[in-house]
Amino acid sequence: MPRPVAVVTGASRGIGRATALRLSSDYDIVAVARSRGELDSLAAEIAGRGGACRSCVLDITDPGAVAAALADVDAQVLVNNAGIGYLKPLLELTRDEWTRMVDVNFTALFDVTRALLPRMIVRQSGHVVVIGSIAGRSAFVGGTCYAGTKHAVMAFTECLMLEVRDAGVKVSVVSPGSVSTHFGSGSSKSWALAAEDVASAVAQVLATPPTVLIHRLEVRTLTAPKKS
Ligand code: NJP
Repeated sequence: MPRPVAVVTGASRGIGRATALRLSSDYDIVAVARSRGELDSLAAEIAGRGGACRSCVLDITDPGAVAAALADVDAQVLVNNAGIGYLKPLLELTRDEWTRMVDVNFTALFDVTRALLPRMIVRQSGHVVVIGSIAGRSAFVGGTCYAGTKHAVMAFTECLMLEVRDAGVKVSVVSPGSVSTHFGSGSSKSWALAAEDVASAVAQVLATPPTVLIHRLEVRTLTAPKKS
């Protein structure tokens, strides 16, 4: 019997890569990002573990490319993970940085989710997980746009959940605190969560019984950054 398919955006590194690896024991993976080399290395690692992963080289801010690339994909799971952060005060933020954050973190949810949701509804089964952030319910200096997009993600996920739950489709948001990845400045955060910790939370959200939904999950580390 064919295995169910999980599409993971932003799978070339960080949380998305760890999530693709984690889910590859139960799902065939469609790994989405712009970096072919990193996607192919992920696919090779998953194949080495006995799984299956297809590289899908795609800029999720290109609506036509998203529709074409995902047209034939029948996904049981979609992990909307790709995200970017230019974390700086409003007066230092360029218009281009603002627009790129809105396009990747929020507007791409429209295109990627709409490409895959119809088949979930027809099948009366599926699960859309979005990687949010603690910044989706709080404020910090340098977060005018980034936190704004993540607040929008919280609204998107709750509204979508209410729209599609009667069609048997689950919608969840997993909101991490700081995670040690290339995100933002890419500076080392040894005290932070590992990408694998967030991947594990995604796997737990997916593993609930058919009648149970974890809609919001916040994941934090127990260690805090040292105040300088
Ligand atoms: O970031 P990073 P994370 N089209 O930079 C992809 C949230 N979060 O794993 O295209 C397609 O290592 C990019 O691929 P590429 C955060 O908001 C994080 O930490 O090849 N893909 C790469 O695979 C985000 O939603 C922290 O460059 C595009 C991936 O996105 C999620 O976690 C804390 C793309 C980014 O990998 C993953 O972030 C928190 C495009 N146009 C929430 N643009 C944290 N790290 O501290 C980017 O609360 N990508």
